Amino acid sequence: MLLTNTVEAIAEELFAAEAEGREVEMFAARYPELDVDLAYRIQERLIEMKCARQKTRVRGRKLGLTSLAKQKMMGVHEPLYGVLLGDMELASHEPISLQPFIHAKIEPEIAFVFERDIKGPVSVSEVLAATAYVMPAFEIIDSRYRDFTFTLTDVIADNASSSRFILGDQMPKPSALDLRLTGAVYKKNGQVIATSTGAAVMGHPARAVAWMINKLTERGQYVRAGEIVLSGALTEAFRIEQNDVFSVGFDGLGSVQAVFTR
Ligand code: OOG
Ligand code: MG
Repeated sequence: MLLTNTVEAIAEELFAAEAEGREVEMFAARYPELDVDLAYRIQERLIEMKCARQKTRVRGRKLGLTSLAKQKMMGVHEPLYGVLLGDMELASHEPISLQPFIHAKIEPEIAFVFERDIKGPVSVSEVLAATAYVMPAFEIIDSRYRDFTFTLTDVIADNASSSRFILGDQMPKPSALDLRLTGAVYKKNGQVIATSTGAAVMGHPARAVAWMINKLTERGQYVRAGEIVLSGALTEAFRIEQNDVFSVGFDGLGSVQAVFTR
């Protein structure tokens, strides 16, 4: 009963923070019972609330903190996962208003789309065999916590800082590429701000996806045919200011652009 109250209270506070565009204080210090398992239960409850109240549905999954660049930046040294909902997807050709965000950042990622349901235990090659295609993507993350600072359990509860995602329009089969060697050039307003390769994500982006699917199995969950999975940022994330234009070009995987307004 007590834990159920904690799940409900934290999920409601995170839902309200996002809806009202305001920061909240981290929960880890306020709720000593908050461990990784409870944090994922809170995330699940938050997703139920969003599906019901925002009339949206699950579109896929995302991984976070799968590269050293991101782990160092955030001071959290373990990967995590969250849920992508239909209302988080933005079209790549439409300017994006900064109005709904608290303190958004943007990061380049490789997206996987699955051809069939995939359940754990899985290996990297099984993930690749079940992948219909891969796509270039941007993720806009927007932590609900003050100053974008959190512990592992806080960020899990906050659906891994998920906010929006944008997919590019190329969709090669993963067998056409060696994703470990896929280079990425990340630009802001025409200037290169970071470069990376697929191997930055746990040695191979599909290894991150396999890790998540195996974790999902422990919670009786899996990835469904047609779902999108973001494998985690290949570089650090950058704060978005008014009128910024970000682009990322991937070797053999195409590019994606995000244009912001005010
Ligand atoms: C947590 C989410 C991280 C990624 O791709 O590394 C993430 C955060 O940094 O706020 O989405
Ligand atoms: Mg991300």
